Amino acid sequence: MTAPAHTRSSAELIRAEEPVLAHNYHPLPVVVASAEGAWVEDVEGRRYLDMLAGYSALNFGHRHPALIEAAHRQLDRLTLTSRAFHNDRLAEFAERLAELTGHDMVLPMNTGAEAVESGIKLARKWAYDVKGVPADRATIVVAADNFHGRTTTIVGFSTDETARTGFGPFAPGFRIVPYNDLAAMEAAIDDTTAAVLIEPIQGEAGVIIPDDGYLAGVRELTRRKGCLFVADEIQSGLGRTGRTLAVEHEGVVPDLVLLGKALGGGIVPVSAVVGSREVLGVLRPGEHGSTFGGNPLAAAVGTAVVELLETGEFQARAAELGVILRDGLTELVGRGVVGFRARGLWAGVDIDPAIGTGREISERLMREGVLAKDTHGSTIRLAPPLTVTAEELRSAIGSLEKVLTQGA
Ligand code: IF1
Repeated sequence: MTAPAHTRSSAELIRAEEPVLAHNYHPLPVVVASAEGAWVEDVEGRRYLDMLAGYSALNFGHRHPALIEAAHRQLDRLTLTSRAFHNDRLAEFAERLAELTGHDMVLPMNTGAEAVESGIKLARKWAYDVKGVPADRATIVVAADNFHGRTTTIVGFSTDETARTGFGPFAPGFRIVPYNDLAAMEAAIDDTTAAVLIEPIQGEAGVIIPDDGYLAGVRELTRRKGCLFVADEIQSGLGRTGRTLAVEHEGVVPDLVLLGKALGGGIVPVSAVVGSREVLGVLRPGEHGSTFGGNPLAAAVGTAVVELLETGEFQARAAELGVILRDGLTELVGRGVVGFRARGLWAGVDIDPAIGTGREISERLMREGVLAKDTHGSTIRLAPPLTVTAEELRSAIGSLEKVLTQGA
């Protein structure tokens, strides 16, 4: 795999972005030009092991052959019709995604934030049409330290000042309670409550795994109080934690599940709300939509993704290789790692701040040929493609050990 001929070096491309590209990111100084599986290659041909995997959008690795083939095949037939007409790919995508996740219906969208916004609209409309909440009075309970996307509605209920400052005014109707606290959640639910919206594991917060029983508690509480349980599985879902959905670790079935990222195979944005007929059935023609939602290219790639997950192979790999990840990180506790949380092939690793910030560790890892990303402070997130080999995983952990113990 050779990088395409470039007229400018990585350094020149980074400099070229500065005057013309909005500065809403502070990327690591690496310019990726090609990729395959768990490996990316920069403009100069340097290779890096990708331990971020597009924040879990690349669960099947870069350019998985089955997904690329599905995309090429569809590109040569039909890419977009809008939902003003049917297309010949959408029925199978909806059928197989509903079957895979154990739900009745699918609302296809594009980005994760759109799936979250759609989930909010569905929960509110269900509250008005089914639960009988007075018009415009619906409330939704969310968790502190949440991350559900970047729209103004969503950042309006964020507790991250960086994400929300300067973007108000914000939509009302959201109540924020501490994560992993059932008593606080119960106290926040009343007759106006349409839903509880939480991540089964909080990704951006640093892969925060709730106590065993929390998700089952949310399920029991929302059922008893007559409101919906909406699980944001956009980052935790589709094999990442060793199960198709992270809620399966507690045998819980939410009313709505929000999916995105890996659903598009790392090729096109594909997201969806899956859930019960009682909830998704509240939508009537003209009440919601999207230019690209459910387009035939997205449906073809999404169906190929579902097909990969139907085998159970990727879920099993994440569970089995997750043992190597957990054992490897355990060896580093007290040697630069002060603590970590891990489930499947997903870990939040708290680094001793005396050794460096998450950003500094990420830069040192980059110099060792490993790409990872800090979340906050001195925590880094590890989320390789689920196609990573045991040898590649051990090598990445070895690189982390090196930068922690030798300050490389
Ligand atoms: C960025 C974070 C991760 C998500 C959950 C919804 C969305 C996301 C649980 C929205 C998206 C992305 C956004 C991206 C980086 C990444 C991220 F660092 F921002 F917070 F993964 F943790 N629910 N997360 O994680 O999906 O609209 O982006 O498709 O904003 O830089 P989206």
